[in-house]
Amino acid sequence: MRQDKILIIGACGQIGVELTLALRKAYGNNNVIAADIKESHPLLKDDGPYYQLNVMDSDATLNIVKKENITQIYLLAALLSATGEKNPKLAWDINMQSMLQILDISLQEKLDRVYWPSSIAVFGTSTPNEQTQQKTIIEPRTVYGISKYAGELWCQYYNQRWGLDVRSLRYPGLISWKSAPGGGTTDYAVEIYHEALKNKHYTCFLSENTYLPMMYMDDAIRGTIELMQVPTDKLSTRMAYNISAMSFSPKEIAESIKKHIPEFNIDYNPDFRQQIADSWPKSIDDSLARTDWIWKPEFNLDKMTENMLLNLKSTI
Ligand code: AKB
Repeated sequence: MRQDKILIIGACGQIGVELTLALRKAYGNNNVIAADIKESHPLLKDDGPYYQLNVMDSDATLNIVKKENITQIYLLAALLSATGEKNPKLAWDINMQSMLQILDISLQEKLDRVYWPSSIAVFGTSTPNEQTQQKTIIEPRTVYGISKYAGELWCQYYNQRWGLDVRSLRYPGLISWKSAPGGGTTDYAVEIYHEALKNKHYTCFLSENTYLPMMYMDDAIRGTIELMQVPTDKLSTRMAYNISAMSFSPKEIAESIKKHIPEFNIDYNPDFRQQIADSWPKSIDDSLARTDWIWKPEFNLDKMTENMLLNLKSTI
């Protein structure tokens, strides 16, 4: 077995920061190379190797892979659902081109494993929206969702045709305190905690009873690493796995926050993101992940709220 050397592209993003920190803990700081278009991130500064990299620059990426003897890539750079709807062609170009370039580099350099995230955005209004199954009607309504579904098919294609070991998860909305989300429809569920602590008030861009699948970042990071470490023969799909932890509405997260900050109040002013949220499932059936690689979340809404508020308070 050769030494694992991991490259994380998009390391300064919401998932990237925490994944980099967790992988460095597991594999050693010098074996996890962080890269992002940003100059740096305060939590990654002086913590291990870092490259400023534009994911669209395939030559620069290849140089890093060769120079650092990379064996695994996690590609996290992407435009999310709300940003994507503002500039659909750009979202398509960035999301697809970067992915295909990474898959090609991974094949060419004979990498052991690749991780690429998918999303609940692959599902659309025609999908049954309660306990949405792994295999179901898939007609995404956003360009982000289209790029994620196309990407899943590419992952499967590279695996079936050339044997590339590429793995993927359909993330629900992710809630984190160390790093901020950017440009997603589920971002309200992070903003609300910041505003509750700062102003005791939040105006939500989704309506009060909009249920969406959500997950605390600790669970998402653990699930991602578990999927990447599981032996190949345990995986029964090369499309992305459904994973789930909880499902709640803006009204319910506000109630959970009020248990700690009784003065907190919320009002609602839905914008264009409401339509995106309405096209997504309310809850997800993740039984395939639970069976294949024994996935199990640890955080529910109240446990997450307690943890978020405690940690955010220490940063203010
Ligand atoms: C978004 O809201 O676009 C993302 C996602 C669910 O993939 N958080």
